[in-house]
Amino acid sequence: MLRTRSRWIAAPLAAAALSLCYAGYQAGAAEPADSGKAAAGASAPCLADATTLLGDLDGDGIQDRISNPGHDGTKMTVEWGKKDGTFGEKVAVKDLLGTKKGEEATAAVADFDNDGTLDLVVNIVEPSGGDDPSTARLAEYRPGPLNRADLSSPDATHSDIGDMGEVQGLSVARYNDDAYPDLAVLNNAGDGVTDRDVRLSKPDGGLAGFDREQNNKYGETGTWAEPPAMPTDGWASFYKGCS
Ligand SMILES: [Ca+2]
Ligand SMILES: [Ca+2]
Repeated sequence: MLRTRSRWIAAPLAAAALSLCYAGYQAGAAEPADSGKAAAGASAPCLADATTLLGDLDGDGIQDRISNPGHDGTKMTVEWGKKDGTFGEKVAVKDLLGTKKGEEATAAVADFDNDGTLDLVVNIVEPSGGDDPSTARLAEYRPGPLNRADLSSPDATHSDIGDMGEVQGLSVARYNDDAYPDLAVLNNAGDGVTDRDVRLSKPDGGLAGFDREQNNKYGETGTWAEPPAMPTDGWASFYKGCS
């Protein structure tokens, strides 16, 4: 009995020791060879301030600066990071996405599948201007890394966030207590109704579709005049301040 037990104890200990060695090896391997912060994959996303995230969006190993004034994804900009630690000019996400005249673009950035790479959710819609909302021309979940020319991803999938109304805002949220960022969607549902819908992330990647139970739990209904509040602490719940 004793022998059997000690074997069962010894095995996890050995495994733990091995993973410690491996972690040490990885840490050593990640030491920058030629440049400081710009080493490939060296820096996890961090918050420069409440509406500014530093993280690698295009997968070149250099942190980019993503600004999200108002937290609602309607005025998001990107400044691509350079090797020397500076940033390029500020570009509007709506322009990178190819938004046409009359259309509204909304975006949310986070590592939704928690694989260390920032991902993007986008919605483009031309608002109807009337009681009946139009639906999205394009609504996608785009796992990073993203193409810096147009923020495309080879693994993009359709998202149903724009299927049931006009998306007016997207915010990162933490609705359940897992490590995967969730999404709040401010949605013009028509006839004077504005909803805050929710989409939870799936542990195996991507965002789940509309789920009535989760929506009843975390969502809210309001009016055009008094829309539901959107979360503003999504990034802060997942990312620490940059030191
Ligand atoms: Ca980058
Ligand atoms: Ca990711």
